Amino acid sequence: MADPFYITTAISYPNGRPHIGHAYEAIATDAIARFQRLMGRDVFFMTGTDEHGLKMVQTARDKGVETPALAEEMSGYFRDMVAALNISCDRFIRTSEPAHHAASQAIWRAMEASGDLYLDRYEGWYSVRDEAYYDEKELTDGEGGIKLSPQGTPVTWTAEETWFFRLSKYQEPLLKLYADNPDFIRPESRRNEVMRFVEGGLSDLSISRTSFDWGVKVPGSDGHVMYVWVDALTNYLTGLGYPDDTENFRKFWPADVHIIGKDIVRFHAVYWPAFLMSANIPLPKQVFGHGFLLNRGEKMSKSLGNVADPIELAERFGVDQLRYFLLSEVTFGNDGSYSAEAIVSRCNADLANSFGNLAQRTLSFIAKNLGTLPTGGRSEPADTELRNQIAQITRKDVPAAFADLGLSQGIEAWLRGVFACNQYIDAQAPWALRKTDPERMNAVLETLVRAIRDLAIAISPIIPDASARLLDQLNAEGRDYAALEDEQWYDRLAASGFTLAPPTGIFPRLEMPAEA
Ligand code: ME8
Repeated sequence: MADPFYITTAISYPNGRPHIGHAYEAIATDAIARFQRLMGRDVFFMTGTDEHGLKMVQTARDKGVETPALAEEMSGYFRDMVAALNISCDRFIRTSEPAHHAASQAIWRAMEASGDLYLDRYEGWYSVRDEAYYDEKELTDGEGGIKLSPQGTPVTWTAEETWFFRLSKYQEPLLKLYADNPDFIRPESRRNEVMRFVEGGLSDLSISRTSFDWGVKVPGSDGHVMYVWVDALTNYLTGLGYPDDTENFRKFWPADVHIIGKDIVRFHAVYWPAFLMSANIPLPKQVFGHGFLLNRGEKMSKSLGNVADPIELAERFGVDQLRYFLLSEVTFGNDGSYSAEAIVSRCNADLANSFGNLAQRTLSFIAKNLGTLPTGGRSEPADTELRNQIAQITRKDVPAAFADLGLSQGIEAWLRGVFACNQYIDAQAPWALRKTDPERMNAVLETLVRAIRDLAIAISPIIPDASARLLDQLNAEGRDYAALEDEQWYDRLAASGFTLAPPTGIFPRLEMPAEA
């Protein structure tokens, strides 16, 4: 039985259309999910929309529509984005689903049964934009006497009767969790932030609201709906069938990794494990807080008018091009910047001019001059050297980096392999050998075709469609990482009499945008 691997993105607020930050998270998570599948793991990958809470209610009110209608329409755009960006999720969850209400009520009852819930009056600061409660000591003064959260969003004074969760009881168990599992929160910088926050003391958390009714009803407590984060975090369980003892729940829980943005690490690394401990449910193995994507170095906001539509970017530059750009440009965990110019220049340099050109000139030369795959050429040490280098990169360096969520590091290793091939092709000049030394040319071309196939497999989690098209041209049989160990594929294919059709280019050169 393949080893199970459960990975999730955050679920997005459908109070607007998806932006490039949402696309980035979905793409990065998809690359990891695809990588694990190609490593032979039995993967369950979930994403979706987080539809409750005051932010949704207020946005709907401002737009003059009903909240469920807003959720329905906007959730559809997130689903469209998932399809448009080739995101291979196994489940798209919506928190408005009845099954999710049932799961949230079940975890609530489990926390109640542990004696961790009590009714009291909440008075304090709340940020609707973050859907978060903040302590007075965390706030700063903004313009016009407005108080701001650590995320820079306005907070308002809230006072109502609510249910509380005894978060304070979990301060020590949480600190022990972080100490015993240094990889529970990654990257390191976020782990330090969380530890400092928890060491500073935890107040009990208000977990229900009475001033609006758009949410999951608190069981046995009329007039209360759950604080949106209680139900939102529970989505990770709902998707596997909790509270029923389903096959998926037994197989995939606890999650291997929750991929989220840095602004919501506190919810995932403090509240979520505390809720789970209280409900006696095993904890996820890891929470990874990626960085933020900035438009030309500036924070994106609707008022600045610089919120890019990811579907438009993908249509303009190509889905794989957008994926490649985002995952190579930004070190996973750090913030990064994007612009049309940066997408064009990176994709042209790495994909069109380096990998695409390597494949195109090699395969079209063979198609034109030989038709079938060359065998029995006269090998020289340079061939073995390249083969060893490509084997090291595709079988060791790339998978080791991807397995550790080092997406850009894996891509860098891959690119070193592409450059090595281009150097080899220039040094060996097979075109010149055609007349002077065809036996030597055959060995060079064979070495190149093998390398191109290996590089196409290794990079396929990042650019799945382009890799598949290239592997189709080669009629490649095995396409997972185990296939990289199979060195006989070439001989079998050549012996089958396979003829290479004139290849079509996989990576068109992109035009530099005229406007800035
Ligand atoms: O936080 N760059 O939803 P959300 C990169 N519903 N990532 C970004 C980003 C940016 N500019 N802006 C947002 C929520 N994100 C909650 C999550 S999970 C149980 C509930 C990331 O729509 C953000 O960090 O505001 C989060 O991981 C995801 O996009 C959804 O953000």
